[in-house]
Amino acid sequence: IVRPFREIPGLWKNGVANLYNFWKQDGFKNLHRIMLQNFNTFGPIYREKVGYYESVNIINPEDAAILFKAEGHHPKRLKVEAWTSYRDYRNRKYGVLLKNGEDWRSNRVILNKEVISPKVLENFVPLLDEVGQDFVARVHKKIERTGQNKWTTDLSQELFKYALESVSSVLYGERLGLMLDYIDPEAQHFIDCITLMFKTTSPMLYIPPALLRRIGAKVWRDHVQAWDGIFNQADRCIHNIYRQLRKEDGISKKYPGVLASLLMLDKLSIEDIKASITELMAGGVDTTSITLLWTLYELARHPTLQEELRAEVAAARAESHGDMLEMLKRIPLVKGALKETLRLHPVAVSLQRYITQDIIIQNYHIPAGTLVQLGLYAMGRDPKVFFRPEQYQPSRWLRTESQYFKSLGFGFGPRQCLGRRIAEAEMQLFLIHMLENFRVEKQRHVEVQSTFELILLPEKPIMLTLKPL
Ligand code: HEM
Ligand code: 2DC
Repeated sequence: IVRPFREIPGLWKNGVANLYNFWKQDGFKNLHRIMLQNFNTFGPIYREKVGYYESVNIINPEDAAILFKAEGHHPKRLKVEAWTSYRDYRNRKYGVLLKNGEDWRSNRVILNKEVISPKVLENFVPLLDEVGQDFVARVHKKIERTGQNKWTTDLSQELFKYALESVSSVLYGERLGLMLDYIDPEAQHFIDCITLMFKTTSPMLYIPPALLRRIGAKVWRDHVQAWDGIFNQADRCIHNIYRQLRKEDGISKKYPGVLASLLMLDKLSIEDIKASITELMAGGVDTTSITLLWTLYELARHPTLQEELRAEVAAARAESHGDMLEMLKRIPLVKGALKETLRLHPVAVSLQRYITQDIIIQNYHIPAGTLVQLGLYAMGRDPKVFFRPEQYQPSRWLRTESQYFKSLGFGFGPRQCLGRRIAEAEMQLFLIHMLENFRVEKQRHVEVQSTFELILLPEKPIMLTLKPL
């Protein structure tokens, strides 16, 4: 009684017509809402074709479990052709983000040890803690300058700098100096290039970049410029460390950063290292900063919850006697808040895999090779999955209620987010320092929605007021 693939509901017969409708609904910016709507129309599974992009979409945690069991040993996500086309066009190597198969696995295994294994946390935390302290000092200064004992602002640019400073300090073992008054214009340019790179990627999910390139389309040209800016800045940082490493031969006891560790380990080619370090540097800016912005926004909307978190942080501080690694083990509610933020405001609208074996989901047969997408944004807001999904409730992650395949903001399995440990530590330390220093408030009655620019972003500036405690 298993039903065949062709009976899965949805619009998958005419990709061009669907692309036209998608475009009419301003789909390039509304992908998350369109997915939600499709689940409402078709139920928990639907098949779709927009432009040349074809997929089966699912929403339930139990179905996600089936999907990830069929991901194989070399899990493969949707190929973002804009990104691979740029690399091919400029003759640059793919890093771990874009590699596949055995090449991906062998690189990933080595990177895992230096970037995501639990033992590296003790190296990262002191570096990230220092950046967090500097951020707070910077905000205090800004508040003083207003002369009003508070600072009302759109924090996104400040958070981009915090995130870039954080990820760079871990990758290079060195500070860029972005928490200072005068910042390197090259670093600001790098930040702007990442935003432009994401923004220009989304239309190219549906229209082949090769075609856009042939007709000299502006999106393609902008995209190339954005990646050029990203690679130039990363190349500068990488060369800097490489030169230093060749000069000094005495091995110091200080942790030298991910890049120097990889170079000394000598297990990956320099070109492979450069490619993945560039991806880590570029992947480490908008993702954590926007998640922190959403978290501050939610804490501003929930003052009582904000006080609860502050109390948890104060108790953790007292119990850990200045040991930050210990402190990070004592803040379950802060961790719950970050999960809750990613539930309601995920960076990635969906997770995807090309399945390597036939599976059955919702009683439909899905053949091996199909691109299956889990609608992460839709799942986070589904009342069948989360009790009262509209409510921001970090404590739901502390209860015993089943969390089976529900906390998927960083993806799952061997292909999950490589920056996850960095991101988590960086965000937890940020919240610790902010809660210890400031009260966050916002104007009432201002609801902010998301817009899709490859990652989900706030659709308008989020204005927050910071007051010293
Ligand atoms: C992949 C989310 C921060 C680097 C991913 C994926 C997701 C994700 C959903 C795809 C995982 C999958 O397919 O299962 C996030 C979120 C972040 C974050 C929510 C912060 C809140 C970062 C940071 C870095 C980073 C800080 C770099 C330091 C990467 C890389 C991949 C990846 C390199 C590709 C890994 C691979 O293909 O093997 N991220 N990310 N991410 N992320 Fe992140
Ligand atoms: C976007 O339909 C929507 O972590 C598409 O740090 C499917 C899709 C494929 C890959 C996803 C992408 C979505 C969102 C952004 C992700 C990306 C994989 C990695 C990337 C989730 C869901 C991200 C932001 C990386 C980016 C690193 C890069 C800048 C070097």
